[in-house]
Amino acid sequence: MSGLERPIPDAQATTDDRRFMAAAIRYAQRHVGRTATNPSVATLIVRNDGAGPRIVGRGVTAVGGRPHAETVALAEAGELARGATAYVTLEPCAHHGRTPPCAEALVVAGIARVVSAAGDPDPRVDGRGHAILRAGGLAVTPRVMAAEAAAPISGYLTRHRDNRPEILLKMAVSTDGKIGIRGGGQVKITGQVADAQTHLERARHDMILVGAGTAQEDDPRLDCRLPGMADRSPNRIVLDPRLRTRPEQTLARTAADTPTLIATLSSADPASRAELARQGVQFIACEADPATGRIALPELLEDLAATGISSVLVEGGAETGASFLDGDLVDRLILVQGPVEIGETGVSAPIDVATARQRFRLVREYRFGEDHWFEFERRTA
Ligand code: AOF
Ligand code: ZN
Repeated sequence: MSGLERPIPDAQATTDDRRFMAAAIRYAQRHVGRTATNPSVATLIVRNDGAGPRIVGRGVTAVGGRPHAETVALAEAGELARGATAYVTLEPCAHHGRTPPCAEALVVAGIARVVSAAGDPDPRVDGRGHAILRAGGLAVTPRVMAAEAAAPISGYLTRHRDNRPEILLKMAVSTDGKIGIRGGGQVKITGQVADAQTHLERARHDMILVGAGTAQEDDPRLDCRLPGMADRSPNRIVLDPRLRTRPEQTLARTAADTPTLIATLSSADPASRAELARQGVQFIACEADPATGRIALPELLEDLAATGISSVLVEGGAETGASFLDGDLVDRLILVQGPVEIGETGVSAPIDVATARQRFRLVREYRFGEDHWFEFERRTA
């Protein structure tokens, strides 16, 4: 936090403050995964003319990242913003970007008080948003439900803090801890409801990642197939150091419709590369990890973060999952255990539920039909 931020909250949050902030945080969920490179945040403008508080303006960061939430909410409130309270899930911006600073817009609109949740780590903001509000004579109550507000923007916060996207590793495992059969194509482990949940996670991420082996053996589409949500498919990336991906694979054939990136070494065959590029595949030049010959993940993730990618869903296979786990790069882990037994010929998952319980913190556990859904998060020090 910058020196501009006051250490002591300006005023205590009331029950109503927490109620409206909780509503704003729920509203911010609406555009998660659709606002890159911006976080999805929300603003509620609330006024009380004596008959109790009522919402007169609502805004969530628009798809594509602009306009910002405050702009949308202030436009809806119009003159009713004068004297009202604004609930913002992220500190309002202080910089002249493609839009004028939201903090200034709140001052100009005559907002009397701002209740804000998460601080904005963007170096152009980082306390300056609140400072503009205070200089404009507004009362500011910062850090109300800050932890809850951080959840929908966790990728954005990770990108600023660690210079890499947030990583969710998701794997379906059989009762005997296998994820598939080598050379056996896709093996169905989980049922419909768990699959729909997976597609929801796809929609919430900026990018979905698989290894070249999985891309070849499973020939996946890696899109969001929930009804009405086809346009929420994330961009795709394949870790393919030796460029094994073939033009007839689904990912290559659909690259013109869904942005598809191949992470490969500079030694990759130029002819294969040119052929895939003609199909619309894009490339990101990578370095090799000297010990394994695999793609060096920290450097790749840093490059992705530099392009504004805040969240990556890693979906397979075992080797790829293992390299993220080995590099301590997994922030969230979802293991879905289906009722299937695969047996000796199966490929073992790089982590099982028992080990995950020790290494990570179990945050949610669901039963979807016959499937067990376990959701873990990194243990914080
Ligand atoms: C807000 N309200 O709804 C969002 C904010 O490139 P720009 O000009 O759109 O600015 C991007 C930055 O704006 C981003 O890094 C973050 O600091 C902030 N996001 N701020 O006041 C919003 N999405
Ligand atoms: Zn803004």
